[in-house]
Amino acid sequence: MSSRNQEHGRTALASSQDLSARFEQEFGGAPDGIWQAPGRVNLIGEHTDYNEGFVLPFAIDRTARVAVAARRDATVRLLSTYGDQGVVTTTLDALQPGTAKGWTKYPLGVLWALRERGIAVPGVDLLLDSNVPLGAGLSSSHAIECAVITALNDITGAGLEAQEMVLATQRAENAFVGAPTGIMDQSASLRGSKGHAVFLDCRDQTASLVPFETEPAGLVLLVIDTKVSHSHADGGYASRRASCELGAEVLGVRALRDVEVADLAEAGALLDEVTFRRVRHVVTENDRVLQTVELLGGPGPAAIGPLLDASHASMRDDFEISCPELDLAVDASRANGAIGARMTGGGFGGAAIALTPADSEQKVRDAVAKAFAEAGFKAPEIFTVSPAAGAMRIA
Ligand code: GAF
Repeated sequence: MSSRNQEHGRTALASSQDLSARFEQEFGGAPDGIWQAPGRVNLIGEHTDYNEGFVLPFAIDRTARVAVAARRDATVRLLSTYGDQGVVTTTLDALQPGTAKGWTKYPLGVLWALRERGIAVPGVDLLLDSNVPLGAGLSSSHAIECAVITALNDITGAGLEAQEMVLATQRAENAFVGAPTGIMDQSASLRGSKGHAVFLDCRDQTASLVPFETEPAGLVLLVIDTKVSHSHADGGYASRRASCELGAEVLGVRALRDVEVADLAEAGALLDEVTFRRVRHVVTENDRVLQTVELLGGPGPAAIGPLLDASHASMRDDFEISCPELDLAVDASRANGAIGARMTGGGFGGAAIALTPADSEQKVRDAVAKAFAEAGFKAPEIFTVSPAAGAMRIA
């Protein structure tokens, strides 16, 4: 865990015209098009995706954009508006897992994964812009991957369905980038829809849209980016995944999805203490996702606060993936009017969400900022989000 020194995510994205102009200036020709894909917030259902369980993320209005042109040769040239690496040049044949650096591993991973599927990918020139904060647990890497695969699907005419693009980007992330992540983030980015969360059954990979709008309920959903960086390629994520796999093996089930809350007492007698707590998080979290979906279909967002709180407590105490900054963000929000709050994403840093009455928004913002300053933590970035559209071509 480390503190982020640089803020790559910016609030404003370059317009399509500006991005095209920059592309022409850098690469000497116009792009074939511009595609975008959003980051995500996970409303609830953490570390359940790779246990074949349930998740409820939504796409946010923070987006990665790529201007792309197919080339006649196998050269790949990549540039980002972050301006941190200059133009990175490689070739399709040189793509090898574990070799790419910085943000370039995401587009290169997608090229590699498509080639592995037998899709005839051309060399490309690619310019990236993004306002999804990096390392904030809002899935900035998957936003890049999803924008790139949406572009390449169009450019190659491969005709991949959303589900196939989800699996190809997961393959890029797992095998090329080296992060053993599940399918939640890509699913939110590719399948997201304005005003809806994406309810995903990660066993059969079916998705349905669940209306989730805070404004009519007099609420806002605040994101509190703690500025504590995390990486899914670090050991914490993999070790939690390994504990879940061990738990499933000892309990004799295919995946923890198959364990019910009612089975937990019996499971406790079979598992060591730490593995039991990891299992208990996943089993109860799956149940909380189902309860959340039911409540959103009935009384609405104002009813889900206690489930968000319980989810955070479970991640803090049982799964042990929170950190002091996330706990403080959650506690200060709750103490100042939020009706529910939890860390979101893979953990060990990143962001928390706080479901807050609109008339308490400023109080919560001020209280969190003050609590961080008093604790000597870096100032958090706080902003509201609402469910936005998924990946698309914009020019
Ligand atoms: C990260 C991963 F990419 C997801 O697949 C998921 O496991 C999440 O952490 C935890 O819920 O975002």
